[in-house]
Amino acid sequence: MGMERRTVVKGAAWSLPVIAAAVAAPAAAASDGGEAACVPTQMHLDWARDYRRTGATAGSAAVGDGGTPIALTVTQAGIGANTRTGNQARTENLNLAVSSFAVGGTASAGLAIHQSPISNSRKAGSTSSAARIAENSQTIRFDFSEPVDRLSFLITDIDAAAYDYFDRVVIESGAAFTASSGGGSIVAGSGTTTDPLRAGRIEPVPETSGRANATVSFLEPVTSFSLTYQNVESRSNSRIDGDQAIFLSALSFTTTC
Ligand SMILES: [Ca+2]
Ligand SMILES: [Ca+2]
Repeated sequence: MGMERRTVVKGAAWSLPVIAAAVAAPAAAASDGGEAACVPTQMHLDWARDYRRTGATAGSAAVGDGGTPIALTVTQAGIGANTRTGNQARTENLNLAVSSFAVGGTASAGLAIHQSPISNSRKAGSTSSAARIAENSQTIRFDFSEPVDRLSFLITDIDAAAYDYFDRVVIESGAAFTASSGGGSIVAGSGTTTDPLRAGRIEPVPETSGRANATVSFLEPVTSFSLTYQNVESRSNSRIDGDQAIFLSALSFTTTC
């Protein structure tokens, strides 16, 4: 309950400055001789509406009104030696595809990161060496065409299933951010290299559920960030396809001046 209350307060703190800026800007424009003032515009990147996948390792999006849309490129920046995109049976590959369902208890589709081990004998556990864990991971890079402010989104479906997968996510960026779970979420961690976002217990959570969500909020303008998606379930079972997935919710941000 404590976490839930804190999340609600944090959400309010985020929304208030946007309103304040929008109200203050016209007054500033009027007082400085009528020069056009830049008012940050609230943007909403909806994956189903704004994004096109070009393949299992890349896609791009554009959002904004005619004049100066903000572009986002999504690229696989690296993949471990024991990891492939899609599932182990090679019958489905949703990597960097838009989900066909609303993710994480939200009303919108998400961007899927979908991968699996090449060899079950080379899977990594949570206490494996960093090198072995890197073999069982994929890094996705997100690059905006210009800095955006107040970037916030959810990473959903950070869960774990025995003998199958154990999701962990590391966020890296030159810009400061916070990442934390909300009330009722099984997710632990803060998204850093030493404290990745991860399933707080072994429990497969439905992809449409909000119970395996983390909220990522950038604290300053950001041009690029990356997500490294790891599997730290070392066990396997020949009857189980050891694939794993997480999803990014719609992105919320403002333009910068
Ligand atoms: Ca998952
Ligand atoms: Ca699986």
